[in-house]
Amino acid sequence: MQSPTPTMQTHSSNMYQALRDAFPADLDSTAVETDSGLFYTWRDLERGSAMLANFLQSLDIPPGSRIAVQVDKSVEALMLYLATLRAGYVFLPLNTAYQSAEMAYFISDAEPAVVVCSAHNFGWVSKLAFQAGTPWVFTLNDDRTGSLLDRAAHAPDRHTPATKQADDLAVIIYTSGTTGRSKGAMLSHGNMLSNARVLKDYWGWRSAEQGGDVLIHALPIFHVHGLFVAIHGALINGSKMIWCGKFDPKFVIWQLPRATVFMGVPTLYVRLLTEPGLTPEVCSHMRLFISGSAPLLTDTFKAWQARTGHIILERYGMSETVMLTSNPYAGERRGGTVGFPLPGVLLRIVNEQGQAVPPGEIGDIQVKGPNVFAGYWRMPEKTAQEFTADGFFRTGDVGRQDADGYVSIVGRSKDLIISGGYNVYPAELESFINDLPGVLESAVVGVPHADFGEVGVAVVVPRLGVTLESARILASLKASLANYKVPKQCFVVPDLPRNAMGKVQKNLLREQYAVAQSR
Ligand code: MLC
Ligand code: AMP
Repeated sequence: MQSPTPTMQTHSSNMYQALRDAFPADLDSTAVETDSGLFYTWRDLERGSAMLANFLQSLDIPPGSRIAVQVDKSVEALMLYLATLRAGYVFLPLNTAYQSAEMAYFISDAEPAVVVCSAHNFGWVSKLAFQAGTPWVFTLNDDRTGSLLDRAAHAPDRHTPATKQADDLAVIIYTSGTTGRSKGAMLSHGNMLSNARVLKDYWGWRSAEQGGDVLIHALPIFHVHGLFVAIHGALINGSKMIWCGKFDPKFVIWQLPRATVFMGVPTLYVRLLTEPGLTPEVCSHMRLFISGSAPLLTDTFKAWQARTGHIILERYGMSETVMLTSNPYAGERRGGTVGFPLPGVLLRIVNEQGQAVPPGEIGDIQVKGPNVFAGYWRMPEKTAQEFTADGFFRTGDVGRQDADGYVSIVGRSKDLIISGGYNVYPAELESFINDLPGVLESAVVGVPHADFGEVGVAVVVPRLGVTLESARILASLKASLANYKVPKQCFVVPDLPRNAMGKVQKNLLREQYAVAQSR
């Protein structure tokens, strides 16, 4: 009798494979429809990412190589993300607003094997990447020959996704540091996959057989919200996306009757509410509006319900953890809260001694779960500081959990401003301003803002006998840093308020300049 041939069971946790498994049977149906009138099928996503994956692999770069990408939003950029996952490399998305000093830091820190940039930035990006030792720099879809898409057009359109373990690194997302250097949060295939699967159920995504969902994708694709929560959410459900290159409230309202799901940072909801075309009728086909990345003001939450008849579902997450909590899909969506810890997420609120506090009391939010990252890229000490001895991650957010389980975020222990959903770290701006000629010291604080929720204000003290001009300080910041980081106002003052320990009292500055903003 012949013994059965042993078969190797190679279970893969490749995130691309999980998304691919959910593509609809009809690969020629539309997967993404863009605001410029282009239609991409599921087969386009499959073939385009296969060709790009084959091309990347033909470069003979080592496993685990980083592919750094700073390009405008496009479906081809999405294909490049999928290609990186399926080839088993590490995707490193970068905000298109980053300027040369910021890019130089990310490239020197991450040491990517490939940098992909926009055609209009190729000159300076390629120069600094080659100087840092990057072997390959491409534009994505420049008209001239030599772009990544042009090269990949000659690659085979079939590709077997690399076998990946759940804890294999898939993506590095840089988050600015509260002190100095930006940190690269390392997310694994398993982190993203566990979260995408939980959200699929939690938010009741409808498969094609259940009528199908259609997502309006209006966010940038270089952060967790647009790249993971939105794209993974749609793809792992085989749902079509209507894709806006740049958020335009009128376009979104025009598309609402054809869609079922919308995701936005609070600023998007604030801007949609200014449009007279936002009515219950245009929203009648919609199933779900989701908000996150920054606090949704109760006023916006209530105004949305009054104007559209829909209750926004607010959720909470971060780059290091993907999504952590969410208001329920079916139960009460409570304004001012971020809902319950998601299935599989352990969340606790602790006091300064690290002890859990009773329900309703305020403390630091700590989390643990399959979605929580492995650590910061090449920063073992920083990583160790951010985890407790029993493996909980210190989020830096301050909140409470009520007796019935709802979590509310009431503040942050990290010195961070969240402006229109982007994180701005005062420490980075202060260190830049302090290095300007004639500056003795500075403080940057966040103050309320009707559109962006919160914006930065710089308060600067000149050296003795020096006259400083606010406009020049702002112009210097604008010339060197991503535009959204630049404080909206700058005040030159003789000194900063300090407490008995000599520490700058930022709370006093916040109060003082909040008034200045509203004038
Ligand atoms: C743009 N500007 C901003 C800004 N965005 N200023 C402060 N904060 C912002 N977020 C400024 C620019 O500097 C510029 O100023 C002017 O506004 C116009 O720039 P723009 O690019 O044309 O702006 P606009 O298209 O209006 O962008 C606004 C926005 C965008 C809200 C659409 O900021 C955005 O897409 N935000 C979403 C960010 C996001 O996806 N976050 C998710 C992070 S993930 P000037 O002076 O130069 O003209 C995360 C985890 C989680 O947090 O839980 O999801
Ligand atoms: P990021 O580093 O860009 O991922 O930003 C993560 C931070 O955004 C979190 O630590 C929170 O401070 C904040 N955040 C995300 N979602 C919410 C929310 N719904 N309400 C309040 N803050 C939020």
